[in-house]
Amino acid sequence: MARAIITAAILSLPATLLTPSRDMLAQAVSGDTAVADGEVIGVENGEVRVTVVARGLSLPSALAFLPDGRALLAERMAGRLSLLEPATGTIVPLGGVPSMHLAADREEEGGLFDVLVHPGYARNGWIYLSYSEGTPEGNTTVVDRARLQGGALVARERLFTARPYVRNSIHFGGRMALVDGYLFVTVGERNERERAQDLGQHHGKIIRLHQDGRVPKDNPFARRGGAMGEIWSWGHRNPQGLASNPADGRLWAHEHGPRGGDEVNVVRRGVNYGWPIITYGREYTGEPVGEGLSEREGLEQPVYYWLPSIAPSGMEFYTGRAFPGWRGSLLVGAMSRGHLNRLVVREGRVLHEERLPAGKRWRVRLVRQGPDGSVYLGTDAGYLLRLTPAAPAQAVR
Ligand SMILES: [Ca+2]
Repeated sequence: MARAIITAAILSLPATLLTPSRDMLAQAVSGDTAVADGEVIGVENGEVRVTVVARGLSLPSALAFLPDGRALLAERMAGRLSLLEPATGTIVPLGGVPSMHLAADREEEGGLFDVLVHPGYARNGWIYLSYSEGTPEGNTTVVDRARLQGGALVARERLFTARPYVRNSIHFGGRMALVDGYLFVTVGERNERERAQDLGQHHGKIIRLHQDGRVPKDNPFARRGGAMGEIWSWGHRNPQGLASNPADGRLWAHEHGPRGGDEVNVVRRGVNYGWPIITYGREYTGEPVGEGLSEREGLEQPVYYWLPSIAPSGMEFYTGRAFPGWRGSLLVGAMSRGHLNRLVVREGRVLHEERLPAGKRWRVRLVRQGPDGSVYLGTDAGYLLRLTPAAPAQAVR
């Protein structure tokens, strides 16, 4: 694969020049996905400045910061993993990245899904990546870990392979979270929905492993014959967001519904989240799904759902200082409605939803908090954006 070095836009204008001009705003509004560098947007309780860090990316899907302030940037469509200098926007692709089952077009969903830097990276050097492996005839979601050395991944080892391999190229899931020494991985049901209710396979499940890939003995199905020991929860459709709340340790996930019924779930051990038996969505034809049920005994209700769908991707609990009013909020990217979704949560419930900014068509796929509390977004038009308070003295409260 060609690995061209991309030099991205460098923003070095003094803040006084960053007030958006009428032209910049017109550009942002006229193109459905264009973003005006330096634009200031109003949010519920303040103003946010939008900086274009990089553009021309190939479906930016994940960002993970290293202790030195640089970040690993994943581009799903190209299967590319790069080192990003956030201050300059310089992007240098890494060597040693595994070959992947890439999407043939925008209708397919294969490629590089997620990248994590281990919280103990300074000590152990581990980087985790999830991607699709295989061929059009047989492919699946996999997780590797590797170390970074001289601009390349080295010592790469396989931690998880979702079984069985499947002959289509959508609904891979592929989000990861490292929580207290455990690795959680979302796996989509590959658009073959009955897989989500079959404990004999990994599709349509959330997986829990030790951080080195071993199966924990206390997983709910570790000792049940015929069931996959890696399964932590089941009955999921296509989860592309996963994050643990640092305030209380709860693990949250979201997943795509069919037509409507995107869900937010608090993920617990051994629980069946119901797809495709219960859903708040419908078939794309408008027909009910299955028996048209939205609840049934023994199947868990979502803590929140979207009707119509927002197509959620990426998820982060905000803990930074830059936006005090967002602290504790769950940030969710939204692709179909084109915005960043902010959910105010408490005790495992959603109390309030803000969609910001209104009126944009950004198709946000990636959400990540930066070390300084700024918020990075990746959009399907190929932008990597940084959100900062419009005026430092008037941080959003
Ligand atoms: Ca559900």
